[in-house]
Amino acid sequence: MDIKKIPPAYTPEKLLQIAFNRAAKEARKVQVRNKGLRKKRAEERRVRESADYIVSYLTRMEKLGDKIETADPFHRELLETCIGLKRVHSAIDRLSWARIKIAKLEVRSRRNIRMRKGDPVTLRKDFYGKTASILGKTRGELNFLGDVKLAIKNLPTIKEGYTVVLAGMPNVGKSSLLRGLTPSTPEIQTYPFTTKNILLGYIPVGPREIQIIDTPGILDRPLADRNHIEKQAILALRELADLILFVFDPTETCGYPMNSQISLYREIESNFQNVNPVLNKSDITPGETSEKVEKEIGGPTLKCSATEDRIDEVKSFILQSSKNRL
Ligand SMILES: Nc1nc2c(ncn2[C@@H]2O[C@H](COP(=O)(O)OP(=O)(O)OP(=O)(O)O)[C@@H](O)[C@H]2O)c(=O)[nH]1
Ligand SMILES: [Mg+2]
Repeated sequence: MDIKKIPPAYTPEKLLQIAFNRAAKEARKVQVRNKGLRKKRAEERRVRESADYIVSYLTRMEKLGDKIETADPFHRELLETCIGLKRVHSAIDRLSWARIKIAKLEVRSRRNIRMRKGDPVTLRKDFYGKTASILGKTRGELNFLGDVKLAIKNLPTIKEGYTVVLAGMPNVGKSSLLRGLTPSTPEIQTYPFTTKNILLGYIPVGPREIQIIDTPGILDRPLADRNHIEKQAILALRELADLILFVFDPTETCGYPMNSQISLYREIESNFQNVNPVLNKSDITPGETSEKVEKEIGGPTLKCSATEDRIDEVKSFILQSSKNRL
């Protein structure tokens, strides 16, 4: 579903103003010779047109629910983490409640006008007043769903296809590596409701491309430090990542000692498939340090220097891994 089909967020007053103005305009088009009958028809038209507009607005707003349901798991988890889906659904329920109430009121008001159960103008005003009062009860929800729409609009667009996710503690060189691996400037996308940015870069391979993602704040600290919801967002990366490169800084200039880097690596390795260690900052790493680290990790690693453009080993590994998957 297209997010553009979700209407802009209006306050109840704004929504009523638009609906009533449209209704008044439509009512002026009523052409009946008999004055009394014309008045009746015009007021009935105002009720119908305003109700139609409001009901259709609310229906379209409620579609935010489908938009979330059909989002891919990573996006759904991001939304869950940032706004909480339970709250979204209860706001949508409130809009449905208002929509149904206004639709019923419309049927009753029009019938009353047609059956001459009072002065048509008074009956129509009565409908307007009650509608305003119902909509007033959805003020908080309309406002909140406006924010949700914005969050959905700003979700990072992640393409399908072979995807490499970069993991590792802060400052080890993940973003530098992404920049080095991808020939064009990376796309920068914001997470909803935070100031964090996701970096996306692409390695062209013939007509296809390999996508590389650097998601700060996600795979950069132990799961034990996370609440339940954050864990969900992290685990949703499983659906997305074909290959995870875990970046180490053996020089520890990043500020994190090797033992904490290794324990995060172990954790990610046990929760995800296809996790591969990369030793970055090889330009300033003594040979014996790399060997020691490899021993601790328990196997060979890829070595690179992201800032010195020595990243061929990593690049060929990515190309090799993606070979039968593109
Ligand atoms: N000498 C050297 N410095 C590097 C290398 N790669 C990255 N750096 C430096 O390490 C610092 C951190 O690099 P970033 O690429 O920002 O690291 P990051 O992992 O993306 O950090 P966060 O986004 O905070 O998680 C920067 O000052 C880089 O210049 C490298 O291969 N060699
Ligand atoms: Mg970074």
